[in-house]
Amino acid sequence: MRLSEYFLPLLRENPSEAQIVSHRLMLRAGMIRQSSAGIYSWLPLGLRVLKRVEQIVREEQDRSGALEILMPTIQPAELWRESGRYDDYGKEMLRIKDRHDREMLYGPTNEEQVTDIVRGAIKSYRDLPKNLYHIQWKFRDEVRPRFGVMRGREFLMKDNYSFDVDAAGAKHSYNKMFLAYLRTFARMGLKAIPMRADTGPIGGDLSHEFQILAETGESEVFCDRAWLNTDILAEEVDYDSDLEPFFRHWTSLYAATDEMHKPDTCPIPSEQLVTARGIEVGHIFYFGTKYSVPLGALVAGPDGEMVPLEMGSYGIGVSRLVGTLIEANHDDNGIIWPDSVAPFSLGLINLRVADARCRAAADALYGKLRSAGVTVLYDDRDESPGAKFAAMDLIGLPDQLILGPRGLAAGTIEWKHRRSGARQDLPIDTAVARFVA
Ligand code: 5CA
Repeated sequence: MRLSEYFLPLLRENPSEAQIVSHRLMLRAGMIRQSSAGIYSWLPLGLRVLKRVEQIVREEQDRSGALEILMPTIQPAELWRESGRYDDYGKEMLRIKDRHDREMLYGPTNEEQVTDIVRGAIKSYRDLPKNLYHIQWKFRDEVRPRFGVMRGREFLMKDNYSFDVDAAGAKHSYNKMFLAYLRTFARMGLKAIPMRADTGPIGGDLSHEFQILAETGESEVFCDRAWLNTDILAEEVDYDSDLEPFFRHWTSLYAATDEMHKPDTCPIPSEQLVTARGIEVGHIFYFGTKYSVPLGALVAGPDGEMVPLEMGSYGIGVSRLVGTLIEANHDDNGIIWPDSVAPFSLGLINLRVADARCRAAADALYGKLRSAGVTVLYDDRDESPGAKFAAMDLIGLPDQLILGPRGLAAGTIEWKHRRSGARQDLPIDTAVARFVA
């Protein structure tokens, strides 16, 4: 992409409304623009990151055997009356009426909607287990939307729902998602600690939140000091094997959210306990028959008797992850994207657009990189070198190639690694090979 043709409205000054670094940098780097409180438009650069995050989430869901669907954002109130949540959900739910005066709502989550789909379609235990997911916008009329996409009113969530014939099957489905979540966050270079959590308005009695430790986190969390030195790897595990040992291993170290942590009964000594702030990027729930009973979602079990479906639901804050990734990856000059989610893998800067030889060489390099499949953002604008360096550092692409008249005369181009700041002159002809490899 040529920057001269791109839409990247950078801000020079720090926007005064942004209180945390990710919000500031997303606005300054032209990733998002606010529409109204807690509601944002995603501009080209931000949308590329959102799509990459979404794709990692999707790949790990698919790997676990979950099936992608797409449910609507607008749901009928009747369904929520069946579960009893229409009244329980309170002011967070955006309620609307259509032209026939029928009550509708903008979905804050989809337990009722998905149970309605499954109750009409699955009649026998032979068609189970099933795990359905979608990646869809949600609306929650939060009392205090803040921190940009971190606590929005409209936000993108991956939510899925598992259906099993009995509790043992449902626990296996829960364990699968537990594993898929560890893999998902690890692929983004994030250390998400699974913590015992409260179930809130979703309900149920087994629940974990996946928390990224960060000073700007909204939740107070408690965990064993040993977590600080524990790497969570994207382990390869067979999803069809017994996942209980794996689950026990990753829940053996103490970790709990504010609502679940009780100082009097905490199993570890106080010197071993860390109190920190966390960003909740995912939350999984096992709630058994909480929705299947009131909605009448029954299947014939092995002995022919009708039994209510055993269910769990599992959420990942896809748009919140974009902010979280910036909280975890930035410096004074701007964002530093991990390779796995970077909007482009490489920034190419032509320092002297007015120089015909520089332009020809930079154009040629851009063409070669593109045809080799490298995603490149090419700064071909007529701007000062200082402005170009600052812009490239701000948007945080992992690598930069900087071409100027001096290097060109020597047949070299400067490579800069954004994260380490390392710089090196490379022969122009080997530069392409390096990024294709
Ligand atoms: N139905 C369940 C699981 S699918 C559910 O809704 N869980 S949740 O309420 O915990 O939300 C799932 C994830 O969405 C959270 O872990 C968080 O990462 C994200 N999320 C929740 N509220 C917001 C919000 N206001 N802004 C941005 N992300 C949010």
